[in-house]
Amino acid sequence: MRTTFLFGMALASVRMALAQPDIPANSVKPTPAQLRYQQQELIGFLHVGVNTFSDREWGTGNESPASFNPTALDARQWVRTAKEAGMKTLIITAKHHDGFCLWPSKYTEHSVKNSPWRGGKGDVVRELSDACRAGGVKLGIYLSPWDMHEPTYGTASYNQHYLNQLRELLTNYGPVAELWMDGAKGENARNMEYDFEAYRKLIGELQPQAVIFSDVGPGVRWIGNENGFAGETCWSTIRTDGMDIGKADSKYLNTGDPAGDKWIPGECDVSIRPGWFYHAAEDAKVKTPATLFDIYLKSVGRNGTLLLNLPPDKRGLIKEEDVAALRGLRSEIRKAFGQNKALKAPVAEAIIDGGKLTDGDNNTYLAAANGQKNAVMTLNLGKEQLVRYVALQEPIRLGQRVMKFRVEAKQQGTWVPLATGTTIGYKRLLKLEKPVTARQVRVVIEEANNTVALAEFSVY
Ligand code: FUL
Repeated sequence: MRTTFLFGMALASVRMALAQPDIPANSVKPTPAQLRYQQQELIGFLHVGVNTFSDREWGTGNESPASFNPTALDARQWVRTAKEAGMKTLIITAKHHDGFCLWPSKYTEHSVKNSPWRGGKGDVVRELSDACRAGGVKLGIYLSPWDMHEPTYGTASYNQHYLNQLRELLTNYGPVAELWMDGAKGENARNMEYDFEAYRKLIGELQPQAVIFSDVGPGVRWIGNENGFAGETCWSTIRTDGMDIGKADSKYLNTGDPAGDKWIPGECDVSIRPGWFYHAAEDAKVKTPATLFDIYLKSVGRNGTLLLNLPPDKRGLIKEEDVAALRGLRSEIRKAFGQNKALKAPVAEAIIDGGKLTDGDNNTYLAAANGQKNAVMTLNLGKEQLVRYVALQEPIRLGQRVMKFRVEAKQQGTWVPLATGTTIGYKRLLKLEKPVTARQVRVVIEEANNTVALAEFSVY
């Protein structure tokens, strides 16, 4: 009697500890803007400009603005295409390295205002921001610090020029969700330092909710390659000591650092074609849905966001081939992850409040008892189910914790390993080498840097 009572008490207190809504957060964790950023998963990139017409990847700065003449530019088509693919933000090359501005900047003549497009009255950034607002997609801006056209480039006064253009873009087009800052530099600028501090400060003043992308953040970091692949181990934390834009170790950026003292999650950029700009010769080289899906698994499925480039063509439209490939990607994602067989599945251990783990809401979570850095969480799928993929999510608003885990399925009474991994982070997608049929699956968290907490455990 007494034993039962004590056991009951123990169970009750463990249950409370496991279900408690607020375990202490790690000291390194996302800001609300970074959290919103990571929840997007998919972002679109638009490279368009004079290179679209000269058929180059990098311009020279000597292109004539008269060459920019898209015959049917329609930013609503870009937004429609992106939205249909599940993208939440669209980032445009307002200015690429060649210096040609897609908006009528008052600080240069090298822009749409001297092009024949819309009789020189056009503004691509305006059209995109309007279309984004109407379509419920966020706007992002790529403003290349490298400017091959601008006469002050290479001298100290260029920083002021860059700040002036930044101010135009951040005050005239409504909210900007992301600023894309690339570190490329011209040979003629060896004696000039980009004043990144001042750039970041101005962005902070004018659009404090915007996340800043660069090799080293501070909002989001480059993942270290342009294939769209995050490391199999991928921490949202890094150290930035001794690194800066253009001066970062790409391998380090790829995996992040469990000892990182800054939350700067990884963004995986890749183009749907070999190049970033549109080239008719690459129409037959658009990535297939299967390749795009593999990239998705290696970016979104490894705690990254996928920034996928869709370059508008000479008409100013995303090409039919690209639109079809994106639809294919969407359908691959739907085929793989459309039906979560673990939704609302009870967790077998009586002490665990399983609803939080299988409720389809990544804001809620299930935690182990405070201080417990390993845990087993077992799902009962109700009947034998075919399992091809497993998805795990941590409640990253508390920081990133899991360092080592394995997933197992019960087969004829014994637990058989299906997959092993290191980090989970915002989302970890595991494609099983061999699909299995099972009624019970479990995740064994072997090591974590703080109390174990999982937001979602899904099975497909
Ligand atoms: C790079 C640039 O040099 C490429 O042209 C492209 O814009 C890519 C996304 O970033 O640094």
